[in-house]
Amino acid sequence: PQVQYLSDYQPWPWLVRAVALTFRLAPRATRVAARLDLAPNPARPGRHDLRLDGEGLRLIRAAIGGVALDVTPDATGLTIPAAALPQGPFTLETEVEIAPEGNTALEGLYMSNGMYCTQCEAEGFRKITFYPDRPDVMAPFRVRVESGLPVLLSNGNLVAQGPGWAEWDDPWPKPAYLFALVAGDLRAHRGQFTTRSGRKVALAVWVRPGDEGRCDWAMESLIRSMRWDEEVYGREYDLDIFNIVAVDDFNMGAMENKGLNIFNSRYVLASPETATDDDFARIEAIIAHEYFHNWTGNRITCRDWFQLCLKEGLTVFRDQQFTGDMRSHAVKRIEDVLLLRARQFREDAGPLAHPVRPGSYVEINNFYTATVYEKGAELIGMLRRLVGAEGYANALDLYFARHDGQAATIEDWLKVFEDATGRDLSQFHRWYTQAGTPRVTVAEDWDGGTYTLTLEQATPPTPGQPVKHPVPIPVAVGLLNPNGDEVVPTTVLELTGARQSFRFEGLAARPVPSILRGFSAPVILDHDRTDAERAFLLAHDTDTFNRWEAGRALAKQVLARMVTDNAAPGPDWLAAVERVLLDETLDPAFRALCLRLPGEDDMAQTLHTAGLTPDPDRIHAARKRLGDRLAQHLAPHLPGLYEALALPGPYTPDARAAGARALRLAVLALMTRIDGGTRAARAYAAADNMTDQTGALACLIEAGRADAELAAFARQWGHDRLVMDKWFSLQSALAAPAGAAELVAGLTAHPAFDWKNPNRFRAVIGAFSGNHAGFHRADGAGYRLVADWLIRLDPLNPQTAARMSTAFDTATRYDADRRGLIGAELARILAVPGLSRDMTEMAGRMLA
Ligand code: DPP
Ligand code: ZN
Repeated sequence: PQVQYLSDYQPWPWLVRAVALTFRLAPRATRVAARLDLAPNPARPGRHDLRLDGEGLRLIRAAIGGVALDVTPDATGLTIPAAALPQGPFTLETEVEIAPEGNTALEGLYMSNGMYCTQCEAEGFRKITFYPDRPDVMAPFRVRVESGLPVLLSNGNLVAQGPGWAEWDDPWPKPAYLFALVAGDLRAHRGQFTTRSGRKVALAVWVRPGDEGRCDWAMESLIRSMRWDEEVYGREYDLDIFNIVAVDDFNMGAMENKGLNIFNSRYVLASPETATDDDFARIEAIIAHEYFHNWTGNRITCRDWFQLCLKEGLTVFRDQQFTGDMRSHAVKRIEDVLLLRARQFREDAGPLAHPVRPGSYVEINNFYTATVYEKGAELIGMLRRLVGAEGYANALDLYFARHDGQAATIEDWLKVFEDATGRDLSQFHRWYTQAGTPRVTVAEDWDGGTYTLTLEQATPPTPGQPVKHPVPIPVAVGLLNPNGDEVVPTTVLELTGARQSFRFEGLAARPVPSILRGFSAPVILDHDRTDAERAFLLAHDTDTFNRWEAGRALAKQVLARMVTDNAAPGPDWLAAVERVLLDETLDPAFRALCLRLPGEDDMAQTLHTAGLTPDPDRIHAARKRLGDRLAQHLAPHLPGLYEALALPGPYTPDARAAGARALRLAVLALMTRIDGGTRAARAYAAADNMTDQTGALACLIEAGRADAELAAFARQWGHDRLVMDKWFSLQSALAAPAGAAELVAGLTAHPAFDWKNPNRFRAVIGAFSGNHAGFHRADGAGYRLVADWLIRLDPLNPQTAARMSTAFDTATRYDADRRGLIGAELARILAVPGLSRDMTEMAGRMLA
């Protein structure tokens, strides 16, 4: 397969002055007529062939300046030789035919439940018409849609309509990946927003008939996002209309098309009865994320797909700030770090490691990764820490002023920070080009008055990058005295070399350091500490993140000893968790997080990082013993807490209520370890919202006595596709390891297992690959099951299949038998005739 390199970048030889598209929609034979006004690009002087991207298009006609061309497309596009082109500006017209009904890849124009919709990022537009399908070609689009369906939408403003047609005009030049079109029998949930300079924006959330009642939360979230971006970043919306459409069949979470965001319906639709607290929180965050892209992504876009983190890292960072402001910064930071470690550290530690800005790719869809998104966001957070909040605000103002309307690069981005703050960021640039998670080792020295912290950094080799250089690491540190009072408040140490010492003078007693407060850099901290020290920090640290982190590290330390030596959990951890649980001055959401045991995959990763070979069965058994021991220790408090945490009144999705429910469900899970599910069965029967219903159901599944409730759940919710996804995924994820593969095979035979729907596929196969001990069963049945399904899905939907193949990216952690079994499945996948480019690249990288 052909490799694309960042270093090969050249501008396209033409500018696209205007695009006019006409769609005559029909399921099997949609006609797309395109008129492109082209002019020579002064950045690429000389004579060039005109090369347009195009895949799977039946060319009906092509003409330049009204004169028909005799050209034949090849498999990836259309070339018009330089000799056939006029000098100076000209107009190219094409007409093609496509078949949206047969488009199972859900890329380009496709159909979902009788509605037409599009997904063009990254390279889907070339499946719609012949076009320079690259983000640095920006143009204003005018779109006419003809169809008998009642609702016809595209980007920008509605400029004219009649029976069976509508015309849309988007005045803002945009790359083709932001194009969108929707046609269907849809219902609108409407709202309104007035920007701070007085523009009235008509808002609508478009859904299938019957779903209108589940749009309030999405609309409220959108309005909050619009206001927040004005208040915090000074960014206003720039069209008279903003539409969101919910689609059931969607490869990703959502898409930020200009003025017409298209969403996976699971990130739009919510009601207390059908959506959990986590769903509500995710909807709010994703609505915000896509809205924020209007400035960071759309007004300023990426020069090429290597720069994907330019828009994604920044926009994730912005949505994280937003969620922190709406909810709790401390809780949000803990959740983000859990996700970063589970996905990004894992990616960095395996065969798929790549820089935040990759230097090459085969299929760009394979690079919508935790590294580009989540590590990309961490880099923005570090920049902000290094230059301060004011420097950051100035840099962002300069970024918007300087690059509005442009397709920019990471170099442009860093230059803005240098110009706005006067800092030299040449070393920081390495964070974008060097893969792998740095490890920072801590050594302490105390000589009666002076305390010295010595920090060392090293980044292990990653594929294609054997040698690593030091990166600048902001390490936020505070010092506590032995009574637990803070004697040195948070200071940011800048570790730029391989090894540096930092001295603190004039201390009366040897302090206890709190290091990497707020998780100030995406690194692994190696610091030998006793259980007692960690318990001390969990009790006394003034930094909420590090309080949690101390408890987490302590739990991992205890669990690691249980796995390796069968040790019993010591008293420090039990007593420390008990104190947190009973401390009513602490946010219940925070207490719930402190009660959560480290996950099995997380433990496997931790043991591997420590140089050990994780045994999934031992981890599973030890984690169960640890949970049981905790439940016994806390038993006297649990029933009282469970009652006290009950919320009066009807369900509300706010963070405070969600936190109380989370803690109450954590208590219920502990009680289930003691009573075998008696209380959980009662809680299930009494639940009046989906959070409590699935929370109790999860307890019962783990207790192995959920048959009646699973059957009742399916009867109650069989008609509801999003709720049934939960029914599938809970069973897949929580099935007892010994029989999980068989149970999941049974789920795939269920009549409601519509495997062509990405949400349903992820709910069963994706959730199973997160069932650590079940997936990694020693006989390889788990691996085989997942590989079989990936092979089946690949020809229909390569993008989703390739994404899910990352289940296999941890082979190097495990014993030789498991490594061999995983290697054999990857080889089997790679040997499939006609395997997609997406999957070929992924399996190849994992086998290398
Ligand atoms: N650009 C989308 C997002 O991250 C994904 N295609 O929001
Ligand atoms: Zn995004």
